Amino acid sequence: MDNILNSFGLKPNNFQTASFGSGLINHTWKVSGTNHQYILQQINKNVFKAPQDIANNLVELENYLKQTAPEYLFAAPLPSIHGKYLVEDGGNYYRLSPFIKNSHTVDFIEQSKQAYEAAKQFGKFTRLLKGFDLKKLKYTLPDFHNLTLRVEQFKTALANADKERLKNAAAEILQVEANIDIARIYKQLVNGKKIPMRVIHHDTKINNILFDDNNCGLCVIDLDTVMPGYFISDVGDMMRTYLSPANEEERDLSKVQINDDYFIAVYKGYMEEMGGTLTTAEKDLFIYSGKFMIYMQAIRFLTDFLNGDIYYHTQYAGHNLVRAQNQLTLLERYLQSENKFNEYIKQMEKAAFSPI
Ligand code: ADP
Ligand code: GN1
Ligand code: MG
Repeated sequence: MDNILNSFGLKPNNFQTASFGSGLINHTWKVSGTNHQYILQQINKNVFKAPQDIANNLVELENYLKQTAPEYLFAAPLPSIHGKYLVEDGGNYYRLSPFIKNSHTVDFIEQSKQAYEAAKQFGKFTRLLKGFDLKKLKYTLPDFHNLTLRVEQFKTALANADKERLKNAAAEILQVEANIDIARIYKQLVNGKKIPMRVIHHDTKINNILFDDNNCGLCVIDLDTVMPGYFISDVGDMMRTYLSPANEEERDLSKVQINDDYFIAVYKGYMEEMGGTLTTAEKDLFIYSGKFMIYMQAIRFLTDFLNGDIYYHTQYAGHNLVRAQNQLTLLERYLQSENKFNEYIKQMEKAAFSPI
């Protein structure tokens, strides 16, 4: 650790380092000194095969935003003493970012305001980058939200899984198969080129937003997966992580419930930023986006369980299976709420257009 801190110009004796946050992919530490605090991250090299691509993307985005939206708080990493954004140590890559002052993250939603603020932040991010040249972005995780491929990976895992795991996951496997229509719609959408590519965050879960002490959104973080993509990825992951007061870690599935106020908050927050930009075809997919992401995440957790827990950090045996059950429960509740959601959107649109 000392080598790494030195590379960023920090004297190890002046700082304390402690594990931080609840991300499932990278390792994160808070580095605290008397006057300055930082976030240090080790990039998960099993997931991100070309960490330099992430660093390059962030430089491009930062340069663009500095010119077009200088006030915007972009949580970019700091250069090392050699001017590099990634430092290599023992075969791993590390980066350092300023710890945003007076910020905190939440792992689940406790009030509509958090859902509204988070949706607004992610909407603002894509809106501000509307004019950014997509060709400048590298695909840090190719096919990351390609649902067709995720289904293929699930099938491969099914074919290779050990008997015990297959038996334990039998009910969940059936549930995934029963909802395959969600993947069929995705295929049509992509083949028909129905919606445009935009600068998409691809990981809009609630603990990737920094809040201030009043629960106002400060900025988006966890920028590793910023790539060209479809808006359904971002709105969908908001539905997945902002609608239920219980998150994907909850083992008591009766707590996985949809709070309608949180749905309304997501719609308002995102549309206030992106309403003037989204095409009609995109707007028509607003509710589908939730099905798309919840279903994909259920498949990803279940696939990882069948593969022997090789992708996500896990804390106990069967953790990924519980997460998959949780997401499938959420999916079921989401499908039951679809008509209501449609009604809410109609009402909100009507209210927006009616003269005062
Ligand atoms: P992961 O990819 O593992 O989810 P994140 O980039 O989301 O990693 O970081 C993990 C956690 O560290 C976040 O949820 C947040 O609590 C905290 N964090 C990350 N970057 C910052 C920052 N610049 N300022 C304050 N906290 C941060
Ligand atoms: C991972 O890095 P983190 O914890 O924010 C994952 C997301 C999943 C999420 C599920 C690169 O996000 O795609 O939705 O876990 N990130 C990657 O909690 O796979
Ligand atoms: Mg994160």
